[in-house]
Amino acid sequence: MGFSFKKLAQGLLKTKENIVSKLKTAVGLHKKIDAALLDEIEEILISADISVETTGKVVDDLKVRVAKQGIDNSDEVYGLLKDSLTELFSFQSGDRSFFEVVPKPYVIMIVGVNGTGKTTSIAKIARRFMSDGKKVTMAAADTFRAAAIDQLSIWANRVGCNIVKGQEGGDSASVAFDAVAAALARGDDLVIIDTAGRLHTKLNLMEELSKVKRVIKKAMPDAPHRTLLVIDGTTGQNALQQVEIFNKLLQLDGIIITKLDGTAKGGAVFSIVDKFKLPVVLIGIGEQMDDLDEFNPRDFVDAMFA
Ligand SMILES: Nc1nc2c(ncn2[C@@H]2O[C@H](COP(=O)(O)OP(=O)(O)OP(=O)(O)O)[C@@H](O)[C@H]2O)c(=O)[nH]1
Ligand SMILES: [Mg+2]
Repeated sequence: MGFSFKKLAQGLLKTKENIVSKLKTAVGLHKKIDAALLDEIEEILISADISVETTGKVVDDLKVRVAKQGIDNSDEVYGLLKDSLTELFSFQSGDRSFFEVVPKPYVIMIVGVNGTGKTTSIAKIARRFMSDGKKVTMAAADTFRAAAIDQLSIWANRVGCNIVKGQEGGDSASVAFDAVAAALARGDDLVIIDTAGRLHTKLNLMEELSKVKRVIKKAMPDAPHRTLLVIDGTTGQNALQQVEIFNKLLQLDGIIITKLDGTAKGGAVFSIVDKFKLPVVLIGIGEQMDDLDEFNPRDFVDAMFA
């Protein structure tokens, strides 16, 4: 379940170096946990792209912990800060693995703005399910570009799963419908629907996603079982707007955050969960097939401070 600690720490190295080196300097300068140190911690968190609002909450929680535990030696601030950051995820129950799916077929719809890592994440997810012995159908509902259909077909071939595709410029909702119907007929365990990247500000394109969701229900009334937004971890604060708009339209079930290996500002993860109380289900820390895995808050925070 989830990445090994070593792999995760390596993947989050840039963010870790950013936060931890600054924290070390601050702790070195202030022997006690006082107002000045807390102010510096606040600045450090904001510089790692944790929103001002979320940072405020974390620092308030940290103050309570400091007072309650009667700690004033600044060396001990790391452990308390890790607890305060982990606390942001307390709403997110980790009792069921992402990879345990019922019913059959379990339909996952993947959405997000352009280039966030939707298609490659689908390949990684499909491969994982296939290695667990599940039968997977991919739906090439990104009909905007022929290249997008080809890209998904190549991945389906490589991981050895089924794919349902339509014509370039065709109706993406009908491709998604056909995929669910085919999976039902074949008895496949999963359908993973790829959709075209789109700007969250383009209303007509966003509306098309609602249609995909509505039309799937005609094939299987409780589908999609999960609608997941893929966020590029290097995006910064704009990610919050993306989550807000996609969530309003599609009632998201969770978030996949990719490319955390490529940023020193992985703190956006904290702002997103704090603001929307949406679970982060998977994170991506590289381009290899095993670089996407389940998100575990405690491991994530530990690796970030390792
Ligand atoms: N470094 C790194 N690169 C990633 C990660 N996830 C995806 N990528 C890369 O991001 C690029 C875009 O990935 P795609 O999966 O094609 O993105 P998409 O969201 O399907 O793009 P559109 O369909 O054009 O909207 C590819 O080069 C991926 O290899 C990650 O976790 N880390
Ligand atoms: Mg794509």
